[in-house]
Amino acid sequence: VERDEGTTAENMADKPALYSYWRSSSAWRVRLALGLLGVDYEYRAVHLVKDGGEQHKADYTDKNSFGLVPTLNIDGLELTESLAIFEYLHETSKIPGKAAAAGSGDGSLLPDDVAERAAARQVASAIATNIQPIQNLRVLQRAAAPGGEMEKKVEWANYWISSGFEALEKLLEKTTENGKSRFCVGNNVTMADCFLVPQVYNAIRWKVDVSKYPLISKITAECEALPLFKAAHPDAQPDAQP
Ligand SMILES: N[C@@H](CCC(=O)N[C@@H](CS)C(=O)NCC(=O)O)C(=O)O
Repeated sequence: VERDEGTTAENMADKPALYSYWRSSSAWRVRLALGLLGVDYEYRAVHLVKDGGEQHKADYTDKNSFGLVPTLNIDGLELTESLAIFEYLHETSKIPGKAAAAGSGDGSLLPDDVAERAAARQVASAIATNIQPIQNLRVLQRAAAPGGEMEKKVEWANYWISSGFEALEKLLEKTTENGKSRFCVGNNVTMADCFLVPQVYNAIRWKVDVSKYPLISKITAECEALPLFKAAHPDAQPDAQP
C-alpha cells in the first residue's frame, strides 16, 4: 500500500476528505460512519449526472479507478469501497487515542460480540453486494434503460430491490431475533444500519412499497429519528438539489 506522506495541501490539511454525491447511497454509508465515530471531514462533491458524470473524469478516476463514489482520503491513504472503508475506520478507531483525536469517538461501527459482528457484516454485505450494485446508476443507464426511459428504470430497480428486500427481511428476522432488538443487530446503531437506511431511500425512490417489510420499516424509522441520520441525509449535504 502506498501511503502518501508528501506535503501536498491535501495531506497538510490533516482533515479527512470524502468524495461524495448527495444522493449516493454508498457515500451516505460513509457519511454515517464518520458521523458515528465523530470524525470531522471535508465534503468534496462529485456530480454523478452533470456533463455525463464527473465520476468518469480522469482527475477522479485517478483516485477511484471504477469511477464510483465514495473515495475517502484519510491518514495519507486514498480509500475506496465502502465496506473496506468501514473496516479501516473500525480498526483505526480502536487504536487508543485515535478516535478521540479525530472527534468524539463515542460510537462504534461494529458490536463487541463476535457473533453480532458477523451479523452486522452480513447485513451490510448483503446490501452492498446483492442489492445496490444491480440498481446502480450505470446499470440503469446501460442495462435497464439504454434509451433513458424512466419507466424501464423504475421497473428494473423496483424488481431487484423488492426481491432483495424479501431476503433481507428474512435475514433481519434472524439478526433481530424476530424484532426484539431496536436496530439491525442489538440496541446500538452499527454498520448494518448505516447500509440499510440509504438503501431504503433508494427503494422509495424506485417506488418499492417498503411497508411490506415490517422490520426494514421499523429499524429505518428508529434510525431516521436520530440526529446522526438527519445530518447524513442527502438533503442535508452541500451539493443537495431541490
Ligand atoms: N462497491 C462500491 C459501490 C459504489 C457505487 O456504486 N457508487 C455509486 C453511487 S451509490 C456511483 O458512484 N455510481 C456512479 C455510476 O454508476 O456511474 C462501494 O461500496 O463503495
